[in-house]
Amino acid sequence: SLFEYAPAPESRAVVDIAPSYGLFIDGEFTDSADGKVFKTVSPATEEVLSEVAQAGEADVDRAVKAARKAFASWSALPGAERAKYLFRIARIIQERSRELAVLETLDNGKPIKETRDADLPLVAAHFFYYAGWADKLDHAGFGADPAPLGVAGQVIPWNFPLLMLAWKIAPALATGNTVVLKPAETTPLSALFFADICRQAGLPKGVVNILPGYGDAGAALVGHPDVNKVAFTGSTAVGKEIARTVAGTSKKLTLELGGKGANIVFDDAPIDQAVEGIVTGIFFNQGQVCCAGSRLLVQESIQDELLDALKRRLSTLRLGDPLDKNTDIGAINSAEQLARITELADKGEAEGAERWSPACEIPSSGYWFAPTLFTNVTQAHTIARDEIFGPVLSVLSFRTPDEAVAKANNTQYGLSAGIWTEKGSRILAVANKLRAGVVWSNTFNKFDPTSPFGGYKESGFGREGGRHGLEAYLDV
Ligand code: TXE
Repeated sequence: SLFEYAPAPESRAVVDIAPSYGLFIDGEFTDSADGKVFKTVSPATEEVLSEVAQAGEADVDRAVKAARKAFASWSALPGAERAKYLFRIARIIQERSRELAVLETLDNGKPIKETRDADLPLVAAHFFYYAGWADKLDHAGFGADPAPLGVAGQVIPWNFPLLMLAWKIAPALATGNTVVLKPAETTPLSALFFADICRQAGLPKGVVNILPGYGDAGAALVGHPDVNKVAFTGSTAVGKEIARTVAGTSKKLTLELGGKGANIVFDDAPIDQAVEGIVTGIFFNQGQVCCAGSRLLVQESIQDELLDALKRRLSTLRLGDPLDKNTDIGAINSAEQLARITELADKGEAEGAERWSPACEIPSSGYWFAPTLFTNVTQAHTIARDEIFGPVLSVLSFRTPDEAVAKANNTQYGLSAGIWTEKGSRILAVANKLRAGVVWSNTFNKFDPTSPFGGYKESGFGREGGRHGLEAYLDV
């Protein structure tokens, strides 16, 4: 290599992980009713991090009862009082952000660079943002005194454990709802640390309840008769199952599901900038991002030039220890997810697409997948249609803007897209024709608590973030 590489590991010692954790119900950590526990491991090393109580139906019932009881006084608090708690939580998150970033990196496998510079600042920002709304709901455009719904049952995935928690809990509390949240089975720890932060902030008992567990606990929560609002982020298959459960009840529902985002690069795009956006689009969080730019649509006349530049850039990415501050590509979250990615990538090859990865050393333990590029991909290929949720980019080409739009929209999903061009008029014209909840131009994967996020088509419905995110938690 051109320079000596000196690893710069973040200290693991900044976080104190207990050997075991309970469920968080009514302000206390408790065992599950049936005593069941499960282990959470570091995907980078397969080391057991902790043993966590596993919620079952009886625990869901207990947590919903606690949330129902707390709802009476929480919803009656003046908004300015609820805001104080949310501001306090936001500040504690900032104060403990190094600890939380290391924890999230250990439990999830994503690079510390991302948890430190993206996840944690955004988590705090969401609590600050919604704290600011709590006493201004009369001015949110939903009429005077919009009413909270009651108990919110929230089920979140493992790709942004703490950020998905913030997206769900911050608007729910700001609007006067109480919460029972189930984190994903592979990443329960940051939600349990958040429970501790709620105690530290003096949040009244029962306002937030955290139930680590598996899909059965999620299903019990979603189906509980005393839950008024269901919010889910996860796979499209489970999202549809939840929609069936909720159908015929009076529960409100928001679903944030899969995606197959297109990153469209026109021939006048600033190539170096586009390459960075493509890399961020598909390799941020190892591509385990619902709005990942997993399809690259490149204008035919610049395809060779762009792919050369992209391959050169991919050859500089560092894969390895997620706690190393120089690491770009961390571990895949679980053995199951790695198997899913491997199967789809193999299918891409079997169906005739051309596979390329930069030379990179894969650690001997843990779950890893090298950055992978597929060229000669057609719309008929499985890797052009199915969500891979891994560091795998499928490259397709186009000649005209209309063809780019048609190909970008040729998917069951509709979550994200990116446009790379110097022409402002083209950005507007193309963005208006894309069936995607978010369209970035000359950037990708940019998030902000002020802007609503959500999908079209099978990517789900409802919006999280921004003023629109309040509506999901209010009767208007
Ligand atoms: O998701 P699941 P998985 C996509 C991505 C990934 C695939 C599978 O393509 O490869 O889904 O991932 C809980 N009722 N996304 O299996 O199963 C579960 O315990 C209620 C995209 O991890 O949907 C976890 O807390 N809850 C996505 C959460 O649902 C249930 C993020 C998500 O798990 C349940 C994650 C049930 N019947 C995966 N079954 C995105 N939109 O960002 C499971 N759960």
